[in-house]
Amino acid sequence: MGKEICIICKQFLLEGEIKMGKTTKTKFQVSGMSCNGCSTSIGRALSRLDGIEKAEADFQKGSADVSYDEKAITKEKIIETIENLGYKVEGES
Ligand SMILES: [Cu+2]
Repeated sequence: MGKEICIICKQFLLEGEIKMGKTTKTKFQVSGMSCNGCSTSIGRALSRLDGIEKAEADFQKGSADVSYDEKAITKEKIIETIENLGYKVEGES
């Protein structure tokens, strides 16, 4: 009796937690994009990284919407990747 779960279930739950993580959504303000090619390259570069679920940049809005797993990738890594392409991350919301 009680809330105790068996060792097998426990392992299963833990594994699921680790693998699925939690999705974080951040909108980055990106300056320097001047055409659709710019937003496409940001989206592609980010999508290639581990831990990124979805990445879409919009040059007209000057933003990049990124869904990622905080356990697999840091926000710093995302910013670094965008800036390595030659754009500047001005902030986030
Ligand atoms: Cu461009």
